[in-house]
Amino acid sequence: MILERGLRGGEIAVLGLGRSGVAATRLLREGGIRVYASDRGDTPELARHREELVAIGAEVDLGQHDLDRIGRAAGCVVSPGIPPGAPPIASAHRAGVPVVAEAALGLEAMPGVRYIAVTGTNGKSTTTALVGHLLGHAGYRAIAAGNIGMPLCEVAIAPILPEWLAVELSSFQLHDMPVVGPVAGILTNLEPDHLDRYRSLADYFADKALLFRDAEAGSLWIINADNAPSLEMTRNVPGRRLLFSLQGPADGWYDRSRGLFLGQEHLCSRQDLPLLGDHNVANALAAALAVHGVRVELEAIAQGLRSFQGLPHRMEPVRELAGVIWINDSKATNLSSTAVAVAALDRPFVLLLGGRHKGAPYTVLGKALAGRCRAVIAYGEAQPIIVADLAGAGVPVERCDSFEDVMARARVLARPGDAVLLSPACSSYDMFANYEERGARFREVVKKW
Ligand code: UMA
Ligand code: ADP
Repeated sequence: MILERGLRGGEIAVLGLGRSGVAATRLLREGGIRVYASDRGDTPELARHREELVAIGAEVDLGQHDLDRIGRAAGCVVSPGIPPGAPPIASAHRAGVPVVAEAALGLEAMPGVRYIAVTGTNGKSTTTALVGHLLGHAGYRAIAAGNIGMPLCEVAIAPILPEWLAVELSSFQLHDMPVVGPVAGILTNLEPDHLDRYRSLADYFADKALLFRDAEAGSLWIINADNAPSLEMTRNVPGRRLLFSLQGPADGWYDRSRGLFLGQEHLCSRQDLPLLGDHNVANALAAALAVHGVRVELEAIAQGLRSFQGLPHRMEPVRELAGVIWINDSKATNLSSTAVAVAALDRPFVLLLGGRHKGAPYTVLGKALAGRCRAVIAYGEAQPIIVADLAGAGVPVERCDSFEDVMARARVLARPGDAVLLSPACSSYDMFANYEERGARFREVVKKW
């Protein structure tokens, strides 16, 4: 509906000029639509984006949003990183300008492309990548896009459209999606997160629930049977609900001795799935159920699972050095993801915990660490909170300041047979540009030793 408004001659305001905003502006300009794009930042990288977008006919402001102009726009496309209460979004709402997520614009521009949507607190990217991989393995032209990194508008302007999309949708994106119509939708799990952006857990879950806003009798939903909030949220959602479980028989389930099953049918053995941790079995079951639901054969799914390489920064073994395995799980940016990473280890470990605090207490890790974790090294803005929350948990907690000190101290503390796990339970923005940079620094330091 934003495209239509633009094509009728109205100016579209694009907010934020990261990957989403740049892709949205390019898509709109390809349709000859007038665009006013703005970003409150003004960095050399943004200046490069401005140059590229001005060259294709967009008007671009850096360092400010012209609120009056946004209020006069025919529609507004927002980047997910801009909070809903931010002045430019508030200005659009006040003036009655429709506001949509970049992902919504991208999907609007590809009406014929079928998609499987994935949301949830943790495991979204891995599950999305698995869905894309399994569809590709089954012979379809498939792309994994959305919050996983490739904006949907970027897919929409490529010369050849895919037959299928695996679309990762964050709660930030779902917040501004007027239509959500996947052929199948996966909810991986619901846990506390993003309490630095949402007023309450209920508000965060309410955005996740928007995955089901257009559910109908023909919909297909893949839901985590081991996660009470997911079951509760989807109890009365129209459509067919398939459940996956690590605890007992379900539509997709795991038998520790025999492997992964879809219903009565054996899918593959645990060894066939080259990913660490039970949480990745859950991700594989969810992806398998979704693609099986759109008629991919069991044998093709099993083969696809065998050849899936995990994503970087998720339980990524970097190097074994003096008997110590160094694991990069930089993408673990909340407590529940760190908890599953810790649970996946079968050896003593030093845990690197810290970064920008996201609001939930670290006390929940206490039990899983006691008796198993050699030491926690706390760093970043969250350091004092981590130290206070884990006092009395029965695990030594040390403080370090620079990331290099964190790494050097971990090297001293770890003994042969241990792991060092970077699974920070925090966002990276206090010390790094993003979680990728944090993980890359970890890798770089370990590799040069
Ligand atoms: N900005 C303004 N005005 C404001 C606030 C911010 O102009 O009031 C600007 C910033 O200066 C910045 C731009 O907005 O230049 C950033 O937009 P963005 O953060 O949305 O960045 P993108 O590069 O567009 O990346 C987004 C997603 N980022 C977020 O949701 C925070 C990426 O997910 C996603 O991969 C990408 O779109 C493509 O779809 C990242 C993420 O961390 C990986 N997601 C969160 C998560 O997984 O937990 C939800
Ligand atoms: P997301 O895109 O939701 O952040 P990822 O697949 O990128 O999910 O994984 C992020 C982190 O979450 C991983 O580093 C891992 O520690 C953890 N994780 C992955 N899958 C799951 C899951 N199914 N349940 C809980 N935690 C998970």
